Amino acid sequence: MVLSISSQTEEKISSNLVEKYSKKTLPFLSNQFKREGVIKIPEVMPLEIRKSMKEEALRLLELYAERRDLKLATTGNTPRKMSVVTSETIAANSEFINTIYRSKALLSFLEALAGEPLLPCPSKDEEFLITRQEKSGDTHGWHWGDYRFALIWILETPPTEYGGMLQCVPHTNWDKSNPKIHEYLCQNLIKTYGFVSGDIYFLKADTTLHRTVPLNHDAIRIMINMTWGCEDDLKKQMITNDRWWAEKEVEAGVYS
Ligand SMILES: O=C(O)CCC(=O)C(=O)O
Ligand SMILES: [Fe+2]
Repeated sequence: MVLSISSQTEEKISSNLVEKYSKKTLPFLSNQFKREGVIKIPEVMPLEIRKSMKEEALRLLELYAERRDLKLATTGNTPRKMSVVTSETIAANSEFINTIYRSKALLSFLEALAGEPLLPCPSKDEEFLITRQEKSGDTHGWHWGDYRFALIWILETPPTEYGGMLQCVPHTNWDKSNPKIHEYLCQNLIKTYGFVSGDIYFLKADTTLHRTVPLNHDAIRIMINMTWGCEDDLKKQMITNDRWWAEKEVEAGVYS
């Protein structure tokens, strides 16, 4: 029998997971995810797929990158400074990324870590995001996610000395009309996670306040975000337009 590309990929993902993560370690990882709101799981994908993902992101960036430079009112005017490829552009132009996003083996592994089902992202414009930070000062400022789960692939990152690390404050909630980010920062410990190229992390994005540390040099940091929702997310209504990643100018954006 000739296997299709996606069933070959599925087989690679599934056998890699069996090889890399024993049943015994899963409860410890799941516990860490619950405690910290984030967990590094680079081995969730075989190296070959991580390399292909980087090539795919570079291809899409070359064709479709759009620059964003703004502050966002719904997160207390924190900055967004980077180039992006939007969700719908990725979905329409990458069979490879769609295949990985729909992998049953990947989803059931993430569900075991999360302790609840992962549902396809409720908004087509938040399913995927590719970002490229490139200039000194580039950052994805403090924020929460609209939907619960994000798998973030660090496809390329400069050395930690240049910035680009992730900072997190778990067990916090987003009130878009009064985000109180400085208050949360004063009242909680911030944990910082450095990366190497090829890392992958799983984030509980709706209750983990997070940002990337601004680059202090011109340097390249590229990631792809895959987002899923949970049962509760199906009831969410997005009222204000703060979808800065999807459109060049949005109502909640401050552009100067
Ligand atoms: O670039 C990162 O590591 C964080 C990305 C992020 O927070 C997001 O895409 O919402
Ligand atoms: Fe985020």
